[in-house]
Amino acid sequence: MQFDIVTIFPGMFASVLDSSILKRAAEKGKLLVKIHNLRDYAEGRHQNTDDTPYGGGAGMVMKVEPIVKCLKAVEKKKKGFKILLTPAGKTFDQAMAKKLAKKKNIILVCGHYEGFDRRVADYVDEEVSIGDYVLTGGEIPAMAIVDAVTRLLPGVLGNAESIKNESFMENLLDYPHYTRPAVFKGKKVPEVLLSGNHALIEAWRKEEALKLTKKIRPDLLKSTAKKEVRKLEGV
Ligand code: 6GU
Repeated sequence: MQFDIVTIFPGMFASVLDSSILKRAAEKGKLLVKIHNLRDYAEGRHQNTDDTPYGGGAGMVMKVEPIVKCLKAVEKKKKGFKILLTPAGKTFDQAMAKKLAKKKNIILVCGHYEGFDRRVADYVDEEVSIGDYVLTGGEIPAMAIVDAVTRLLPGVLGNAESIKNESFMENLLDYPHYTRPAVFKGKKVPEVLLSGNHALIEAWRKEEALKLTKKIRPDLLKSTAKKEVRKLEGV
């Protein structure tokens, strides 16, 4: 999988890419990330990538020409699925991560300031947000997407780690985990986990995952229920 990232802050990515599983994925040849400095594609003495908004108002707007020029240069080497990162985009989730993991090349354009010149949207395939809050730029969202997609690529995680995704845990929060000590300041690990009875343990985990989901994310159960109904209705 190759990611090309278009940004005005190319220095933000190194520590994330040079650590842990992303580093290992790159070493194994499963992940290649190329960073492109948008400023290199900007014209004029100041190489501005933003300008004041037509119609007035606060803040700056990212210009269309540098982004289009940069995308053209990137795609001259390798075409890719182009994503514009903006809080006004479609919300990224695990289902989107799975779809993106099937692509070979993804180009991420990081936004800044008050947003993009709307005409930029005509040059990308999708506009994506990572959630309903506003960040200072699209760099952290780009890293979140690289991370979420890379861990889904075959051979990136160990078998034991990846199996969990395929099990009954879809659309549920994870079940509670425990490790040594068996008792910490009087707090005991649930007895069933020490029983060695794997069927009982699996049933307990499923029930606890359901309880936690009901308590913390009831919306997940509702969307799962809706999906099940749609399946039954054949829609
Ligand atoms: Cl993609 N960009 C910015 N600036 N803020 C966000 C976001 C993206 N997704 C959530 N908040």
